[in-house]
Amino acid sequence: MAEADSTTVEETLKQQATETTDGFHLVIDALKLNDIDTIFGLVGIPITDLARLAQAEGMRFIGFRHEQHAGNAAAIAGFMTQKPGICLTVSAPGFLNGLTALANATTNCFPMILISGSSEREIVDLQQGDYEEMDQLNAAKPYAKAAYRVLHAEDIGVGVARAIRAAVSGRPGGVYLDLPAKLLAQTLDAVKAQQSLIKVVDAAPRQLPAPDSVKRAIDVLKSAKRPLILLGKGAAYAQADAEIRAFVEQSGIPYLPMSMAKGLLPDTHEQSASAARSFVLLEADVVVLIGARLNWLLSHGKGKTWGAEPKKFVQVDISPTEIDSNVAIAAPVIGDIGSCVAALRAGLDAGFRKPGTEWTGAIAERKNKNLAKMAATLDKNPSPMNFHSALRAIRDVLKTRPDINVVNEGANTLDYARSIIDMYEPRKRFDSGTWGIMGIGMGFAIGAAVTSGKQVVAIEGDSAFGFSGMELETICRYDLPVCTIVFNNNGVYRGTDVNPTGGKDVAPTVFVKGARYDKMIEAFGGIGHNATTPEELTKALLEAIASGKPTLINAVIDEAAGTESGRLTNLNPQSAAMKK
Ligand code: ADP
Ligand code: TPW
Repeated sequence: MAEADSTTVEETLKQQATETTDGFHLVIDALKLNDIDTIFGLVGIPITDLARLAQAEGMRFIGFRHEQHAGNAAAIAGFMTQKPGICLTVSAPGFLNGLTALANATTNCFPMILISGSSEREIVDLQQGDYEEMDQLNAAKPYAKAAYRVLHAEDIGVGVARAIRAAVSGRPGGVYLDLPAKLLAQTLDAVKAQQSLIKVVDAAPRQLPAPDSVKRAIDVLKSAKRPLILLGKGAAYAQADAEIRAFVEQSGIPYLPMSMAKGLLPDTHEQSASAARSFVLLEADVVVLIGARLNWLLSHGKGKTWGAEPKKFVQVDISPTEIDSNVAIAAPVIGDIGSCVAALRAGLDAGFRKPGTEWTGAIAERKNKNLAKMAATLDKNPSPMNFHSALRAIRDVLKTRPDINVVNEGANTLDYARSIIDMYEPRKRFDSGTWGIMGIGMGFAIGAAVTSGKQVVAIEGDSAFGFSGMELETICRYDLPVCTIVFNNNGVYRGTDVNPTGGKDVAPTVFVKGARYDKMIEAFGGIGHNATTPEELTKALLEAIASGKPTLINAVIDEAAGTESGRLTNLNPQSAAMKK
């Protein structure tokens, strides 16, 4: 106090005026000002001090073993929270490792910001061979929703604000922010610096649909005899859960969730048509797409899957250019999903009739038939375990814990888990998404565990797991409640291929037989289990969840179970010669 007392006001003002800050501090200040509290990344020149400072300033820095997984963690955090997840990398190779995740985020409409340190423009542009030299900004542009570079420390506030807005407004996506090393070291007056920061107001403004577009959509709905609602991950992202549920229930229209929209309404909901998926896609006459694109995952809205009769589509989306991307859309409703669905619900007036029992009854009949068939398959107990018996065990445990986050990748492992594991709560299922990408497993698991603070169960094909397996160390280092279950069938898809030449090399799809993935996590202090029966799997999973510790269960699956490429066998461009 004595010291403060002896300081005159003038001296304090003078001191403040001469105080300086630098680019490092400003980046952290700008992120914190915008309520960003976590950075996923991997350190090195020039961003090690940025990571240190973030931690010193009270942010969480989660360090990874490879940037792709840090990027995936950031992307899934963005999907879960509607705040852009942040991934921090070094230049050139670190940036490129992160770029896969950025591109995947953009493809899936997840908001994230990849921040990379970079070499100096002067050297890069003259290609003079700097340390980790690369024109990162231009490399990022085709794969990002937006890309920015900041050259002056006083523009850091603007750069971060623009990156946040670009990531979350309209259709969300990945944004690249390029921070040259020199920028981070630039100093500037502390007061001016603080004044240069921007707290973003209303980063993702609501976008109300035009009333005439709503009316058009309602008219189409009124004309429907066999309507269907298709919920996509955009609907899950929008966090309009109550509104969507009310619309579904009030309209009485059966619905299908895309994989990451599962749980938006509980999969056990009586209007869910999941168990009659092929039937409803074929038979529906009007389809209401809510935050779902008619891409390959929906057979582009045409062909055998959809039947000969042309459908009428209502499409609710924030992106006007999505409309008519594959087939004609009779009634586009452009806006944010919360506002659009609320408007549609309000439009369900006296003139609207719930679908008749002819339609709902036919669906119920199909569902019951298919569910009975599936139950019989699931009840079998083959030895060795197959995908179905292992998933039955997992399903029964997860049924008791609807709060658990599920990560899922692989081919057969993905296809079967998606249909067998019911979800009960929104934004709890994270998977290979729009690209069908392998390698999201541990990154998504870490992102989900860090963001929610809750248990994650990652159901992984053995090949899929391999892409991010080293992040087990990250999971153990941060003591995250992640239980990874590796469906180990000795190879990509299956483990039974043979080298037709009889040579020493194994076939392209085959791995080391009988590998013990559970031993990998033990190397880092985690808990490993080997499960050869559904009973062992149940016991191991219950223990893992009860402990909340990093765990890996090596689930031994029949190497002859499953099919090549899971359900996508038809997409393999096999040559006539190979088919022989
Ligand atoms: P899925 O793979 O589950 O079918 P997609 O990723 O193909 O889902 O589609 C998501 C769609 O949701 C995208 O077209 C995107 O523009 C849209 N979307 C994302 N967020 C919102 C939102 N808040 N409001 C409206 N549409 C949204
Ligand atoms: C980045 C191609 C699709 S599915 C898959 C690969 C390699 C693995 C399937 O084997 P797995 O699953 O995981 O053992 P299962 O359940 O059938 O036993 N590289 C990337 N993404 C993709 N999609 C591939 C390759 C692929």
